[in-house]
Amino acid sequence: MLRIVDVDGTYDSKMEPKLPAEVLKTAYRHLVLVRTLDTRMLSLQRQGRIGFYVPSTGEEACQIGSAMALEKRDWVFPAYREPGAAIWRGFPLETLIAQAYGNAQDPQYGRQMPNHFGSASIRYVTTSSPVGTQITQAVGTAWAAKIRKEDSVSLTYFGDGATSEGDFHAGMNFAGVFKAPTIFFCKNNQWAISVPVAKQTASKTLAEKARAYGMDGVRLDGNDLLAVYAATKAAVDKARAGGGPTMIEGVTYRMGPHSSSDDPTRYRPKEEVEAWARRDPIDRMRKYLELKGLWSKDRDDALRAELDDLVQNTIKEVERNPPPPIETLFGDVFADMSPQVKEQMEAYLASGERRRPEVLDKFPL
Ligand SMILES: Cc1ncc(C[n+]2csc(CCOP(=O)(O)OP(=O)(O)O)c2C)c(N)n1
Ligand SMILES: [Mg+2]
Repeated sequence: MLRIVDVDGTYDSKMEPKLPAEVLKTAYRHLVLVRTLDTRMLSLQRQGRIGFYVPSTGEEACQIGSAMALEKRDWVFPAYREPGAAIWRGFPLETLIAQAYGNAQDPQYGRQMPNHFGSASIRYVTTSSPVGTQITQAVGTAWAAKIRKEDSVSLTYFGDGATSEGDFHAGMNFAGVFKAPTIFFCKNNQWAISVPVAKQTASKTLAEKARAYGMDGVRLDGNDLLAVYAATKAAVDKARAGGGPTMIEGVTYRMGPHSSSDDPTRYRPKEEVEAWARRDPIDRMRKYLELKGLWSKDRDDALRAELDDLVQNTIKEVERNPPPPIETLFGDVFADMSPQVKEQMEAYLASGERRRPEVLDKFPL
């Protein structure tokens, strides 16, 4: 298993990617931002302000380290647990939060489940809810880029559970045969809802499945941002140069529930969770930066306070938005509204029935 930075922050200087200090600090900032956002979003769901949330606490290094290795022209086909990759690529925090509210500031006008955002402008395809469907889409897009002689690559994120889906095998095979420039980033967070990875496969590792499809498979410590970055960068460079796809298995842990609808205390021991808490990706990066003389406790306290404020204030602003105008329910079905849809809209508006604006003042921030 590839590891560059250990749990205590010590590192292998021969393997350490040569990233400028500013980039390392920006990466750390993003790790903390994603964690801060995640914690707030889950409590917004618990308070009844948003309907649903999929947390990604514990998996931040997999998200940020891999996104750092991509260029703007590359495509991302995510699952539902990679908000950090979207934020790294420039997806606005307020849009991400508004999407969970499904209010007038949400470009999707509440038509998608929370967490299912996306944007063509950052080449971040809207989240696939069905497990694994994004994998074949990523391969198709990568193959198209190859045919068009564009030098973009596609990176798709999926979980350990998704490796049991037909789409995973079809996508891997196709990419292997056609050398489609795809990075298969499997976030092995040990669980697929309540199914442990040991029950998911008879293979020793997930990465070894790559060999059967004629591509390299890399297994790495997914809580080590530098290992994630270095391996993804190598895979991206190889794919861009025509060397074909790579599968990466990031070994990490889903610290929280599968989603806001899940109670993991019913199926996994707390000792397991505690053991993984000691391998926290953010603590590790902080210790690494401290060892390199780039970080201090004061700076850390200041950063956390700043990001807490940023997230809280953004939520407050987003909450000021009303629900989407009711007319949006009828739009975007056809390029030009058909007479039937128009008639329905007019009848609805004439009925005087409007969605009540929700008052979210029960739990002041
Ligand atoms: C095709 C399909 N089957 C089942 C589900 C229900 N489901 C949603 S997430 C999930 C588990 C996926 O686990 P994994 O791939 O390990 O990703 P993780 O949630 O751990 O990030 C399941 C079974 C679904 N959404 N789609
Ligand atoms: Mg999983």
